[in-house]
Amino acid sequence: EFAARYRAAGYWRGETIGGMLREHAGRRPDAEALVDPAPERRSWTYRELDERVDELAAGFTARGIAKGDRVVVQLPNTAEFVQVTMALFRIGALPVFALPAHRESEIRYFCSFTEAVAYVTVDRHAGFDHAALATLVKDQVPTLREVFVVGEAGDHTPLAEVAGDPAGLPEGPGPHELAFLQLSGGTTGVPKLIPRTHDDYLYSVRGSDEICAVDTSTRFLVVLPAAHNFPVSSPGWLGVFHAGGTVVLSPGTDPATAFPLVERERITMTGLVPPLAIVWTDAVAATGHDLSSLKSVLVGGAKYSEAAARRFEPAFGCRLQQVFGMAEGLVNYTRLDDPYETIVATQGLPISPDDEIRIVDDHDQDVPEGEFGHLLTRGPYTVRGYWRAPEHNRRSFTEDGFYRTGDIVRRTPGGHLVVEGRAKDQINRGGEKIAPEEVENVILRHPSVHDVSVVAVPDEYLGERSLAYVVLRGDAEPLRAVAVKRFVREQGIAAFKVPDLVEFVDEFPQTGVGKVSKKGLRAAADSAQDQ
Ligand code: AMP
Ligand code: DBH
Repeated sequence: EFAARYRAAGYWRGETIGGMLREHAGRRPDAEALVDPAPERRSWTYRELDERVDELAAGFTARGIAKGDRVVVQLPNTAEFVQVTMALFRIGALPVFALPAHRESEIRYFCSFTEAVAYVTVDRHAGFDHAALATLVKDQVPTLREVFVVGEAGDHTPLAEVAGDPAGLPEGPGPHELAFLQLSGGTTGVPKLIPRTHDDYLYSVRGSDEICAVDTSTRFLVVLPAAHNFPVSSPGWLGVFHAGGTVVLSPGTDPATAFPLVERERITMTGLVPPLAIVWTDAVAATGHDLSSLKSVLVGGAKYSEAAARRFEPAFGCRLQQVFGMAEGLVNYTRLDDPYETIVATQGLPISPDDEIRIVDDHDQDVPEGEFGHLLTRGPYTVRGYWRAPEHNRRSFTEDGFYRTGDIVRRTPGGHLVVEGRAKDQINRGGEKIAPEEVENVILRHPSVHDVSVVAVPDEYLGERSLAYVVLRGDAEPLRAVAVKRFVREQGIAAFKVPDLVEFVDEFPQTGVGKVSKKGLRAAADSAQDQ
């Protein structure tokens, strides 16, 4: 019923991501599509990119990767990331978007939970041996038949050797079929996976292009990890390909890496999380680099404080667009022509007139207009459930299909949303989401730990940091905070999930039902910060 409506409204147009690239290759073959500046500049026109994607798609097919198969992709911001992902889209295999920061615990989980047939990674990145990790995971996950490695592959298959004859490519996916599994920041012990279709995702991308004025002249710098939903699609590298512009991949996020690239590549647009936007704003005054090609910068992923937002445009002399989005779907943007006060003080309006927004109290009753409450949403590019998670879906979606975002928002008279807080048990560490339960489970493996509760504490720079309250066993030797952090790191999880702070306590505040009161702990953490 909804699908018919979304098709009739022209939102779902029967396009696929692979087909979209092919179309540009036909229409604008010589336009520059992709630039990978490091270690030396390489670039691809639309025709060249399309050819490499076909060749890779055929190579994957020859190695038995087929439509519907899951493939865990963990690559830094390099051309290979874009090429591999597009090749998988083309054959209808589903990329599972891991982040470079993920370690054994996350990668093993993604591979085993999705029954992945392949894992694509890089030999080494940021001092970490991913090829060795791949060996470990391959031994543990029986479905994992293939590991493709960019660089020194060791026992694995070098990605550079993956090529086949595109003439033999099987028919690709239909537009209504799944395109990939995106990661949710999550609130539970293990991350949830988000199934997105070609049709629904391309609608959000097309809508984003219109709102952000992306066109053939756009030169977009991908600064954040390219697999994150924000730089993929808001409007991100897919949005730029959809409009026929140029994507430039930044190997780093710091001004020392990015500013020279902005100057040299005449970058017109980029997307940043708030802490980075703050660092960049501070660095502009002193930079010798010419950033005048920038027309707009998107900032989102976590709340951008109004004070920080006010400093943006005077420093950069270009437009700020706030974006409040989620990999589950709904994306809100401030509009380029919004009044300045709206741009600095709100997190924007939904992409689609058919994005349904409800703001409700604890009993799912709509709150009076203008008051804050829980944000529920349903619409043409918001999922109706996580992948293979029926239990969790009963909690995260209403019976009529609204997604419970876990965000506390209010709506201004103009219809813009302002994010006021969060009801879900999650830490938003400068745009990187941490599920406390996942970290708590890791800390509980320590033999000296009796109980633990991980909470968010306010942080001027990151917005939030993580604090682990640890209760030791009665008979345990005293532990130091650094030992807890080291233990967590040694368990093989992403570094951003290692608690920033560790405090040892005798007991947690208890609620009526005798469970740990996270609310009470957060209040205690807030007042601890105030002292
Ligand atoms: P995820 O579901 O992991 O994709 O994370 C999406 C979540 O990030 C949202 O539900 C919000 O909690 C948070 N978020 C994203 N953008 C913003 C923003 N501009 N302001 C405040 N929170 C944001
Ligand atoms: O935080 C997010 O997940 C996010 C932020 C901005 C997102 O998914 C998006 C835009 O599409």
